[in-house]
Amino acid sequence: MMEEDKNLKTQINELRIEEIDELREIAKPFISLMMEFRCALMEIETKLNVLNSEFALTHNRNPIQTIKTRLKQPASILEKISRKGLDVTIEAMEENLADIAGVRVICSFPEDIYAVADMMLHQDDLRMLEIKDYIKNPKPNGYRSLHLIMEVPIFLSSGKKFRKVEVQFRTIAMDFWASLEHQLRYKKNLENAEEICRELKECADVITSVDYRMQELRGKIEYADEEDC
Ligand code: 0O2
Repeated sequence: MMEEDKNLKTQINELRIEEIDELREIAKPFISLMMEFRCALMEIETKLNVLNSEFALTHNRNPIQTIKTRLKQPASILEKISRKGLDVTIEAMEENLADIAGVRVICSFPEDIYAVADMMLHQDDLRMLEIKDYIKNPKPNGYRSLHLIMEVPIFLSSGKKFRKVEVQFRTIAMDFWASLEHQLRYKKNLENAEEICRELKECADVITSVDYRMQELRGKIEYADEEDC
């Protein structure tokens, strides 16, 4: 049994009694659905590793610093399904949740994000469903990331199936910011919430300016290297 299968079982064991009741009817197909999403994550991770290796060979550096994959927890799936006012069915999950399988790609520089995303956009076995560019159009709170929502083919003994994956691209600095800001969502009755939000927005703007300055500096350093050759 794979480690992640054990995790899914543990997660299911940890569900509250009402959540178990909701999932009882669909337990087997649900576990099978999760297995398929996990396969889709493996496919995307491999594709990203291939692109990173090739880019490293041609450009002498890795555009991708880290790739993180995660399956949404059963409790979060149930929460999102009920928030959207949908019935707890496999079909509702397949059709309405784009982020059961999520990949986070952390790049050093903003232009690396677009370079890697563009290479993925050109892979003809992937079906691109939606692009949300929160780098060009940041959220009002300062959140910046590029999200690609795509369908990925997986090859099972019964044949080919497509599964949705949400790929989030960020710089190291944007990821640092988003991790802290994410914690804010789960804090209730925070005394100085307004002040914290304002400061977070300021930090997001500072981080963006640093990201682009660092990118410019890297360009100058690379140019100097070429001159030396
Ligand atoms: P978690 O816990 O990270 O999984 P949709 O998912 O399409 O129904 P939405 O909100 O329109 O709903 O999608 P959107 O804005 O593209 O957000 C999807 C994911 O992006 C979120 O998943 C977060 O991971 C991330 N994200 C979006 N906005 C923010 C933000 O303001 N701050 C941070 N830190 N992350 C953000 P989940 O399910 O909301 O959360």
